[in-house]
Amino acid sequence: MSIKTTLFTAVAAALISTAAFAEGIMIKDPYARSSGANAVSGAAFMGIMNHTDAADRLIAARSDVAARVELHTHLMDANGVMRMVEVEDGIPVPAQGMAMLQRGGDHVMLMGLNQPLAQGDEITITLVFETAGEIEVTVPVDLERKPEHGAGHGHGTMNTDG
Ligand SMILES: [Cu+2]
Repeated sequence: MSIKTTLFTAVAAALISTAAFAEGIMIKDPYARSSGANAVSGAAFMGIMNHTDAADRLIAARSDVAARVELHTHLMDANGVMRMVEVEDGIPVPAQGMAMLQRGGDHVMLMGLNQPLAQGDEITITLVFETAGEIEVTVPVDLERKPEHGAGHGHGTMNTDG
């Protein structure tokens, strides 16, 4: 196979895979974690890709694993301390763009866990979008994942605060 052919094939494959998600919302690399077997809460992280020409917004989330599911972000308070707060207006997902839910930033908060989040478990989270509606996501529990560089020191501390 010539380089040209290889390139063409790669481009064609990329176009085809894009086409498969040409409409709607795509969830990339979701994972959930908590700060231990006795943790009362946990959090879920993921990339949310919007392949439409209209901005959308994640406005709510639900899951059977927790008594209460909220959309959170981290904000720095007047003393320079990072705190978790509920995002009342939801998390915007720009048209043809992406929202990153990651440690130290926006996340889906699982409050009052009904079961410990064990490594390798899969939990189901229903995301509710303003436009796209409800999307059910299978989220693997990954307790070993390190935070992305610069993304906050341990959601664990936050988790114990609920
Ligand atoms: Cu939180």
